[in-house]
Amino acid sequence: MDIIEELEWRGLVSDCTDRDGLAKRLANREVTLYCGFDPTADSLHIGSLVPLLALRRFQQFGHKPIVIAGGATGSIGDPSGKSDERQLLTRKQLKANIEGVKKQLAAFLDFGAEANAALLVDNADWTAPLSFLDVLRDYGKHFKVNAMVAKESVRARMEDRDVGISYTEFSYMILQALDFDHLFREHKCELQIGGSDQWGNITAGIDLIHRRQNRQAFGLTLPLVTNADGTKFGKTEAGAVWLDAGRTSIYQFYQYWVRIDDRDVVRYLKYFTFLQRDEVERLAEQHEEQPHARIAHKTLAKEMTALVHGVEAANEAIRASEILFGGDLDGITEATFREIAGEVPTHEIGRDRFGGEGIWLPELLHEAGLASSRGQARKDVKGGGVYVNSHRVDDEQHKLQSDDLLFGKYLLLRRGKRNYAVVSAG
Ligand code: 383
Repeated sequence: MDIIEELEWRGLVSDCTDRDGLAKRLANREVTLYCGFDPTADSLHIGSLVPLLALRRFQQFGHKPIVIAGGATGSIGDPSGKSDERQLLTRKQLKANIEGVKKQLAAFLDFGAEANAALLVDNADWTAPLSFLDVLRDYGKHFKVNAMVAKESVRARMEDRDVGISYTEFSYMILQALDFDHLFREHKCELQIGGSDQWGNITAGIDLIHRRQNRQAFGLTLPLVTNADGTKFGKTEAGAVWLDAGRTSIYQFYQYWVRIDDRDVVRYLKYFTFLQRDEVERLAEQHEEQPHARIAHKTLAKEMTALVHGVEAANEAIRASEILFGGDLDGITEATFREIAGEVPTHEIGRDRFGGEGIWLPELLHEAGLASSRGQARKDVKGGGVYVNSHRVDDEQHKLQSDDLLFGKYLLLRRGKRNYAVVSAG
C-alpha cells in the first residue's frame, strides 16, 4: 500500500488536486509537504490531530513534513469556516500561544530522522520583513479579486452583509498562498495538506506557484471530523478537548475517547490511530459482535492517550477509569480522585461526626443515599456488598473515623456492583 492508498482506506482523503499525478510523485521519490497551524490559543485541541497525524503518516512513508506555526497568519485570523470576524490577538498573547503550540507540534514528528527529518518553521520569519508595497507588487498582482470573492470562505461572509469581511481577513488567503510559494521555492515543498476548510487557501497557493514559478504543486484535504449524533467533534459541555493536560486533564481526555458514540468508534480508529488495517478490522468485528465489551472504545482511548500523553499516563487514566467499575484506589492522586468524585453523587457530612468514636457505617450509607434505611444498610453490609474506599467491609458495627478519610476529606462508598457515592467531610 502506498501513502495515498493508506490515507484512502482510513477515509482520510476528502479532496485532492490531480490524484494520479500526486500518487506518482509520492511513489517515485521523497516529497516534502506541509500543513499550517495558527496559534489561536496556547494549546492545540484534538481537532488539529487529523492533519498533524497525517503529516506523521507521510513521514512514516519516507516523506518530509514541514509544520508551520502561524506567527504571521495567526496575527490575522483565517476567515475559513468562521461566520464572524475574529478578535485580533495581542502581541503578547500571540507570543505565548506560539510557544505553547510549537512544543506540541514538535511532539508528533521525528526531527532527528536522517533523510526526512521534520521541520518546524514560523511564517512570521519570511512574512514580517515584507513591506506592504512588496506584497501588493509581488503577490497582489497575481490575485484576481474576482477569484478571491468566489472562494467559499469569502463568499459566505459577503452574503452575510451584517457581519461582512474586513480587508484584513479578506487578505488571509494571500498570506497562506505566499507561504506555499515560499516553501516551494526554499524547500521544494510540493504538497500542502489541511482540513477541507482549507481547500480555498491551498488552491490559492497552487495557483500562485503556477503564476510565479510556473510549476505544479499539489493539495490534499482531509475530512473535517463530524460526530454521528450531529454534535461537534472535540467539544464537551466543559469546552474543547485540548492536548494540554493543564486544560483538559488526562483522565478527561481518556474519558472523551472512551465515550465516543458507538457509530463513530471504528471511523475514529482509522482517522486517529496508527493501528494497522487488520487490527482495525479485528476491532470492528469485535465491536459488532460484543458492543458491550467496548473493546474498540477502550483501544481508541488508550491509543490516543498514549499518543498525546505517553504510555504511562495512559495506563494511569485506564486505572482511574476502572475505579467506578470495581477497581481499587491505590496510588490515585487527589486531583484524579476529585474528577472521579465528580461523576457520582456527593454528600457533605460534618467533619465533627468523624471524631471520637466515629460514624456508624450503616448510618452513613443511609445518609449518603445508598440504602433506603439503616436496617437495609446493615443487611447490605452483612451480606458483603458494601465497600469503603474500594475495600469490602462486612462488619455491621464498623465505624468510620477521621483516619479513614482519603486526602483527609473523602470516602468512596459502594453498594453492590455499581452504586457509588462520595462522602466529603465539610
Ligand atoms: C497558516 C498558514 C499556512 C497554512 C495553514 C495555516 C493555518 C490555516 C488554519 N488552520 C486551522 C487552524 O490553524 O486556519 N489557515 O486552526 C486548522 N488547522 C488544521 C486543519 C484544520 C484547520 O490547524 O482543518 C483543522 O486543523 O487544517 O481548520 O501556510
